[in-house]
Amino acid sequence: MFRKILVANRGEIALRVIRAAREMGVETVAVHSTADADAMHVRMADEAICIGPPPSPHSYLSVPAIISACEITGAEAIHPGYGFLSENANFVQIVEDHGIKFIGPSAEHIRMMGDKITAKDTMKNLGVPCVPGSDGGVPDFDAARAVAETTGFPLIVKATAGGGGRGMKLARSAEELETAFRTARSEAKAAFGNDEVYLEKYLGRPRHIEVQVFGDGKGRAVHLGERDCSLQRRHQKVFEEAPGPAIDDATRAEIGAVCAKAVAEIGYEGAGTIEFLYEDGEFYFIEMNTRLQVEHPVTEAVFGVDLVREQIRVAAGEPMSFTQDDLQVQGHAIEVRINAEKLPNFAPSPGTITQYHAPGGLGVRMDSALYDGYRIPPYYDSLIAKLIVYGRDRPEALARLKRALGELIVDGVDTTVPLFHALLEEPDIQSGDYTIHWLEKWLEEAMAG
Ligand code: MV4
Repeated sequence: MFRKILVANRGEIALRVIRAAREMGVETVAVHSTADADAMHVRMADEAICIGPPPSPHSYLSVPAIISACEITGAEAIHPGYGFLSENANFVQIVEDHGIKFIGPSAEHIRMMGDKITAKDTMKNLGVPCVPGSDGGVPDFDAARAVAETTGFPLIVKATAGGGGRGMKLARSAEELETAFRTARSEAKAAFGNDEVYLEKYLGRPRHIEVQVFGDGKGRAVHLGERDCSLQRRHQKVFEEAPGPAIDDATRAEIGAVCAKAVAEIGYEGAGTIEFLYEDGEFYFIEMNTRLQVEHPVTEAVFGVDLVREQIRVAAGEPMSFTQDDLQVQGHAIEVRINAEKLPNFAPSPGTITQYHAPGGLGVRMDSALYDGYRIPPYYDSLIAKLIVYGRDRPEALARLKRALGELIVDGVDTTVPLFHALLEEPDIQSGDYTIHWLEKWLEEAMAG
């Protein structure tokens, strides 16, 4: 096992990694910008080192600063958390070239899944069901027209370098195809320096279902069921749950087995998420994320595992602590993302926390780096806490969420907490009857109404 690891992140995810490492007897090094000198991850780690000024490109995204911090402190491995450098293949390459272990997949796997055409082609060849559309990249408008002949409309044009909702254009009819195609290409060129695009049949009312996978990097892999993350606003998840309200045990076992086999076959290491659109009982692969995700705690709750511990174990060359047969979904978990944002426009609301009280009790987990008097800097993501509740079934989890939200006190800044109180009153949320468009439509109606 590693003696010491460096956590190349901040906020709640840095604490999450420090906690797992401490339970394993692994020492931790926190890195921080000058804006984060008083941050909780700096206090909680065994050591801390300043890596630069507040803007992320000069600190949390600075490869030389992070490599130097490793060399100065003698850290043997880097956990990237999510965001920042977590899916940067070039960073992983440099880390490994310095004899430091990256806690996560290989540069090759990150690169493969970062290019959405290569990711889809790979998954298709591994037997994962994909959205019908073009076979790879579409070089020109004539080729796009030919794809439309067989696939039909509506179609969506996606950038291979995009993902997470960036670089997509909808074409409802043949008339809209040329504009969608050319706009997608030029926007992709400007945003990513890569104008390669592909076409997919547009699914009108799917759910976003993502399967958690985990590999040992030596050809063994498991799945840990799915999360339903359909409740999103502008491609930002707001509310996530496991298991998915629309997924039964047989469906989970079937799609899970396909995903586990696929990642085993490529020798994938660590945690990964295979994203699907799910409509009319069918799964359609869209993307794979090669990192630990924000919403991983709902999976941990229903499977009773510590995913970060497993990441550190396999990175150190140890076997996973479970096999597929050990993994059974039990109960129900829901996560809500509490952001320092002002409703109704979700405008960032940085500032000083004048009073903080975290909820507790049975089935309640609060992942947050907040404390009384903490000053939320304006430079970073607005996520300030994740409230995760667990119940024996979905109604129990919902009741517990309402109870826990009622206990929570975050004063001094605006937060998204009122949104969750309102959501919990909605019959569709209570019954689990929602698609990827539900939240935006509901917010629109709430604004109008
Ligand atoms: C789609 C789609 C409909 N049909 N692809 C948006 C984010 C990126 N991961 C994929 N996205 C979508 N791809 C096809 N073929 C609709 C979306 C989409 C979406 C997906 C998941 C969650 C929320 C969404 C909101 C708008 C559009």
